[in-house]
Amino acid sequence: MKKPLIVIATHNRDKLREIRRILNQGFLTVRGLDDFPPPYTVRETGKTLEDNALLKARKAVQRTGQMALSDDSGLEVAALGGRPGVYSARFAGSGCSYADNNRKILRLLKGKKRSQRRALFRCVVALVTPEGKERLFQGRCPGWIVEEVHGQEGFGYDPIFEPKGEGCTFAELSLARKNEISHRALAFQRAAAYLKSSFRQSPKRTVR
Ligand code: ITT
Repeated sequence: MKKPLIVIATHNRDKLREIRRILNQGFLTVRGLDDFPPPYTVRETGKTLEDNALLKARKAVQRTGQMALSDDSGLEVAALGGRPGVYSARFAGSGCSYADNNRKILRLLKGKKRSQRRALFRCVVALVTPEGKERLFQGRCPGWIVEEVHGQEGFGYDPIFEPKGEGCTFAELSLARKNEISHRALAFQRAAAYLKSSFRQSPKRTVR
């Protein structure tokens, strides 16, 4: 039987690469937005990760006519009152680079002890179907902000975030290891398990 098709609603290639690996379970055909030109942008106007994940997935369904999964992720630093959170992509200003964001966090935490450097990566995945069904899944990864950048792998805040239990930053881990423990991996694994059980129970391959 033909595999159900799902669109991953992101223009961030780094994220798409991780998500493809996480969803590589054989029961789905996974496409990115680049497979459905022309490109478009979604203004992430939501005040929460949940709002933005839903905005992105709904728009992808409108544009492609296919079932879509999107995620919105953010780094919540305890000593910064949970910032940058939903504003993680542009923390150092519009058009800023990953390195600019990392420098800003390190500057704001300068001189703080390990116990004051606690942080949490949170990811919310939204599943939206052309029939209008919507589901949310969450993944969390606790850890610390280290004192200087370490490692070359990954993207975004990976060189300054040390996940609990690893003793090194996300950027020092292989993608395979990051995909076993990351906030995004946990959220997408939950979404994948849900899709798998829905498809198993539905001969028409729709979700509940
Ligand atoms: P899309 O909206 O197109 O999916 P985005 O880059 O805006 O891409 P998010 O809003 O989900 O993605 O994430 C906001 C930022 O948080 C992202 O640009 C990174 O700087 C950071 N981030 C998210 N996940 C991360 C991860 O696994 N490791 C390091 N940084 C991450």
